[in-house]
Amino acid sequence: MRPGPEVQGRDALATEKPSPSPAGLTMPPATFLSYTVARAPSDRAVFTGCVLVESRGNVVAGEVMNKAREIIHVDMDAFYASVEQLDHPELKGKAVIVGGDPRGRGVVSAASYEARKFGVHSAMPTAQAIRCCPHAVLLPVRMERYAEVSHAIRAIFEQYTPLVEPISLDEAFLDVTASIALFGTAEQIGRAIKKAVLEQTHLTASVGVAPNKFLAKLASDLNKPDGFVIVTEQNKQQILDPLPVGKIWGVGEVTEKALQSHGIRTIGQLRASSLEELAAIVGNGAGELQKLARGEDDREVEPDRQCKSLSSEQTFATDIGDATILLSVLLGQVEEVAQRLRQEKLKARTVTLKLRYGDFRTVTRSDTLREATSVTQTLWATAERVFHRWHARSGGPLRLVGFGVSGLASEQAGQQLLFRDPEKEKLKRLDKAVDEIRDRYGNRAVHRGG
Ligand code: TTP
Ligand code: MG
Ligand code: MG
Repeated sequence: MRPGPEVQGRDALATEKPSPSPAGLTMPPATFLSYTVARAPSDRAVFTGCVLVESRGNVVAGEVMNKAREIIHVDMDAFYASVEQLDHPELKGKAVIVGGDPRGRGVVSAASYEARKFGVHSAMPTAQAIRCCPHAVLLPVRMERYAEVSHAIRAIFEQYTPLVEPISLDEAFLDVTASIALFGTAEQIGRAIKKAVLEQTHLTASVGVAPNKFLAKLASDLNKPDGFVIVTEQNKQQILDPLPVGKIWGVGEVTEKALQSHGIRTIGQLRASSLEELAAIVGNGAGELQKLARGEDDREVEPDRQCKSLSSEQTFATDIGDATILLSVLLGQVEEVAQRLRQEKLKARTVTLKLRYGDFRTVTRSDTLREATSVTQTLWATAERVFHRWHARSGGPLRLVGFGVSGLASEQAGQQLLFRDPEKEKLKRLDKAVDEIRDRYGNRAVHRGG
């Protein structure tokens, strides 16, 4: 299908949008029920998208068509060092180095901006760093703690788009093209994310907003720390041209030196050079490099499947304590999530129930399967078991029930081809038949007996 004219769904959506918060932004959704994007293969990254979101109990749906991509890149400032300053408040505003032992061959992992003034930077031998900045406090790397903070920021990103590509513990790309129909402009989303990160982690992030990954990453780095830079099609050349060629993602020291020796120091000079001249210096990569110099990049944001989860949840008008009703809601959710797993050619190992009481106290109860699956019957049996365990121990009237799966893997991963399990094959055939009926006649067309 060819992309249609600019957004018929967006207008429809405008009336359904939850009312804006005082900051002029809509609230982040509770769950993304579905969010699919299909792109037309073109340089300008035109794409067709569809968003269906449950936000505070309301289902809102939107469609975005024929829009240029909107990408956000978030990178935490002096990440490991900032986390240490957070956990040791007496180190705030001081020179802090996180790294290995200076007596061995330890190197600097991160340096606070106070230490950087003295020339300390990542990957420098710790011994040398201490010589540059003798008053700095040196601390060892605490990976688990940084991973914990990393989790928290990722959870914030995922409230705005499921298209999150983590690059490392402290940074990620977000494709927010379709999210704009729900939360305001890419700039507003970027600012909301920056604010949420500060409020929830007490750490600063630098944010770049741009039409592609290359420009977004460049933008987040331009005004560090605590930066917020927007690069557009209009201002990109003006921003790029004066920058040294080394700012291009992928241009390492060797390439930079080679370019410099031919008088190409800035991105502007790179853009102006002829393809032949450039090919003589860098070989095959010349065309790609020139595209980047013009601020063009059509790489997609690739969400990390392993970290992804799928879920469905429902808020009730009045609290429900009846286990039979709760189980029937849960069954519907299991069927929906399982079908989506199969649609996305995924299987899951961990099953989680989310249970919210009338007073908003929320608990989650999980179980991990021995083997990942997308078979409804297996997921349902697990969900039911987890539910009964919760019900026997605590129970109580609920205002919300949710079902989610995580620990995702692709359908083919670890598949045993030699020993087929006939019982499992039968269940898979049943799922396929049910999926076909639901596809054709809607989700309500067929339900299993619980
Ligand atoms: P970066 O984002 O590159 O650096 P940073 O967050 O310390 O500083 P800023 O982004 O403000 O410039 O890397 C993130 C973390 O990754 C960093 O805090 C520590 C770790 N790291 C290393 O362990 N070794 C390295 O060589 C680099 C560059 C980073
Ligand atoms: Mg960083
Ligand atoms: Mg980083």
